[in-house]
Amino acid sequence: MQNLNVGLIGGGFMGKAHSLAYAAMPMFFWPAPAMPVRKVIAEATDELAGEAARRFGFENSTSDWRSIIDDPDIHVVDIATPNHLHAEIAIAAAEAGKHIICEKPLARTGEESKAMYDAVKNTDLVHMVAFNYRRTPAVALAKKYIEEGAIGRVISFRGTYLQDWSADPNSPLSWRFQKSIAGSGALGDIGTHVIDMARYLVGEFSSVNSIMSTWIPERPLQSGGADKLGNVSGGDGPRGAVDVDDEVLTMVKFANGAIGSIEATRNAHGRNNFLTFEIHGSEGSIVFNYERRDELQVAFASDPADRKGFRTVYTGPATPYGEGLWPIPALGIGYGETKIIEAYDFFKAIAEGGSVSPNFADGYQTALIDDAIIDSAETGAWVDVAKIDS
Ligand code: NAI
Ligand code: SOE
Repeated sequence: MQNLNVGLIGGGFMGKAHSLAYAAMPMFFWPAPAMPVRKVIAEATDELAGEAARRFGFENSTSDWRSIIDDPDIHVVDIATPNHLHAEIAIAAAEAGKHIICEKPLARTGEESKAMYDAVKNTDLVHMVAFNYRRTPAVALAKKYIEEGAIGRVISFRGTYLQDWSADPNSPLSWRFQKSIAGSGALGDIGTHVIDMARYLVGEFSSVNSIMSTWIPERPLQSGGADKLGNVSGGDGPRGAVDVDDEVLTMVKFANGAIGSIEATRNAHGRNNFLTFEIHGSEGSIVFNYERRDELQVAFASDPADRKGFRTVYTGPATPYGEGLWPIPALGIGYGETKIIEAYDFFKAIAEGGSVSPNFADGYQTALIDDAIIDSAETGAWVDVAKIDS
């Protein structure tokens, strides 16, 4: 079992989640495909980096992420910074021959995502974009049912990602509300998770027709720092313009003939991490709600008439990733487990010399879908989704 040295860049919310996953992955999946070694963590300043190293169990710290790229002892570069840094770091890491896991969205635009994909596509490097929700065991179970034909031909997909952390107009103008850093708003931040689910479970998008709105056009200024996700007030000081979307709705035509809809907002009072989908097939239906992530609701057309209706399957040892997780169904899958499973699949691909998905090709295709949604929202027309040149 090889040790693989990780250089993690960004010690905020995702720095915490990825550090937890590296520590815990071998505890869950044993024998582990490889042992992640928390070698060095980069943050914006020396002080933040030192604190992050102590907190998250890294041997070393730096305020210069380029020193991680230049370090021949680093095998894996993990990008957990705000979105504007993803492309520059990933391209440098690929040129230095490092395996890369990059947080979602892959980058701010399709063009930036293409540059990242071009940097890895003719290499043997393992590259992954961290759409972790498809690794919720119940979502992997939905995929299994669909592949086995349990619900027949998929005809429709309804997906939502509704949160309320940005509904307060006094929550600050963090990096997530700035196009120059984030690329887009609810679309890139959470809509992409639903797009990833839809591509995973249904297939490629053919065209979209979309609406986007910005409900809170200005917010109290915040200079730098981690995004506190609505958990602090920006106060009464000067305000700056929000130049990204707060909400996006889109209709979808899939290449295989299925149809669907996707909604994303961070301004839905009462919704927390309401990431859901309902899929209808010719022989049954599947429903998932991340807020009840141990459960998958399924209904089958073949059930006797007096037993028809949704039943609840709880994920556990008999369902995907059950060999590494908790030994009794419904003991509880958490956000951390999705990241632990993600780390397991990523390190397995490196150890076995294979590949993993979603990878940079998936991240780039998702970015092209985002571009088409933005284009459609501006013109009001149906827009064909460009296909990546693989
Ligand atoms: P955050 O705001 O909590 O943390 C970002 C950290 O990056 C901050 O601590 C900041 O100081 C640091 N940073 C900024 N510039 C840096 C530099 N030059 N060098 C090193 N560190 C630097 O942001 P969060 O929520 O952790 O988001 C990071 C990325 O992860 C984003 O791309 C976001 O979209 C994605 N994300 C993904 C989630 C998922 O479920 N897969 C959940 C949350 C975020
Ligand atoms: C904020 O909307 C956020 O942290 C997103 O950035 C993540 O991708 C999502 O998983 C949780 O919410």
